[in-house]
Amino acid sequence: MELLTVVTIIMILSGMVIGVSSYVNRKSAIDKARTQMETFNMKITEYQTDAGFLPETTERDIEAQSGLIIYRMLYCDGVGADGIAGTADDGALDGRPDEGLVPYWADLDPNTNPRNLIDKKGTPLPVAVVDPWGNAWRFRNERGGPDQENPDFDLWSLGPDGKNGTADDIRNW
Ligand SMILES: [Ca+2]
Ligand SMILES: [Ca+2]
Ligand SMILES: [Ca+2]
Repeated sequence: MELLTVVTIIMILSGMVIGVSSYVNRKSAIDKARTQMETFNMKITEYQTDAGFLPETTERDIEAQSGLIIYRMLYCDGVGADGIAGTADDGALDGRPDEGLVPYWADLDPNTNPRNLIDKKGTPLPVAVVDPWGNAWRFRNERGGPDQENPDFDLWSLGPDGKNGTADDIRNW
């Protein structure tokens, strides 16, 4: 009987340890996502100042393209000599900044990927910038359309649940 009590207590305690460590992991991932968001926010604003505008997105782009749009802007890959994504001179998306350009955030280097910000999804080329849960960061610029929250751009992570539009989303508004 005593042994059973001891075993029960050990089980309860180890359960608590697991609970606490998963709470700590979750909290540290959320903190990391917030820091990433602040950095992206700042770098996208720098890009906007230099380029004079930001890429526009449609509702469909947001899910399928956001992570790549952010990568192209901030790593200057596939934007051409003018440094602006979506113009006629756009260069090759090849995992390297286009000719003569200095990336806004060097940590987005898809070849070394020092902060695990890049997902290649099994391809040789970068596909998306991702949050700590591996989901693409979302970017919205609909020129002040009804879904847009900020006057310039919206940026958000789907948060720990990986679902869009839920309470745990990490947003710049
Ligand atoms: Ca261009
Ligand atoms: Ca390039
Ligand atoms: Ca969510």
